[in-house]
Amino acid sequence: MKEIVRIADQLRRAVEGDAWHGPSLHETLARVTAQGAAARPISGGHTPWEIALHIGAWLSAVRRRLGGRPVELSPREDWPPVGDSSEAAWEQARGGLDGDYRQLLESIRGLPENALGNVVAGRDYSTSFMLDGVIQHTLYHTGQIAVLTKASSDPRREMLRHTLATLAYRGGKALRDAPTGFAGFRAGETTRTAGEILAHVGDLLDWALSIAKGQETWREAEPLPWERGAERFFAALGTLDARLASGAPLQASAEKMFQGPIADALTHVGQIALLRRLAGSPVRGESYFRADIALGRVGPEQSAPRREFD
Ligand code: NI
Repeated sequence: MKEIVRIADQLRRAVEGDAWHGPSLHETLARVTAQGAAARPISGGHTPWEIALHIGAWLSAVRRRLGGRPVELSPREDWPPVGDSSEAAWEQARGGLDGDYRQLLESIRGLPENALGNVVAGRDYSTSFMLDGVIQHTLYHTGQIAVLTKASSDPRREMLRHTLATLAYRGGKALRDAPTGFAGFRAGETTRTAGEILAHVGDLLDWALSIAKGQETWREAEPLPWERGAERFFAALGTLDARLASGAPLQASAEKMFQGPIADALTHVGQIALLRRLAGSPVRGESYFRADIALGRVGPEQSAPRREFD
């Protein structure tokens, strides 16, 4: 096999597969969502997204060097910043990386065999050394992406986030369209008002966040007017969910987070629903199994019920 062909084959195996060592770059990236790509499980370390852009930057730089230009990358070109972290942007980033790879592969295939011994423009090493190097570099960083992705995608954590989305959906239903004065409504002389229960739910979510951060604190906030209490509820859910999605280490087990604050909050949302019925403004029953509850949807905007009943 000609050396050029062998090098091109090595690059293709590293990026597209089959690679001797396991998942290629493409296979590794295909398993990473935008959220996973943007997660930073090691504080101060790079995200999978940043690493993917970095791999592409070097595939491109090497191609331009093959063209005879002494290319140097500025720090910003070496590690391009990630802007928008939507799924669409992630798809675009992977497309760009694939384009850099295909252009380099084409350039390598177009090289004459005797070009491999040439000294690279602006460098003191040969073209074959540089091409081996860029393949090694791609694989080195592909392995990092695989490990980082494993560290940040924890099914237990995703299950916990689904419980937050469930709490947002059920809570949204119990809080919406409450009658005037409902915040002061109570079932009996010695029980909490609806507004006090809602404030307590907010406290539970703040507590959960403090546990997640490893700085457990419990604070009791004053009840707010109903609408503002609802805003606090969704804001706290949003902050907690973002923390769980960030890949930052969770300082307590997902199970304990659920059995304490989250299960408490779900129970209290049930009490608010009961008070709504007692106050003559019942929340309609629904098949929550069929409800459209989605990971990350923890704000006041929730989807319409699919099957309600009275
Ligand atoms: Ni690198």
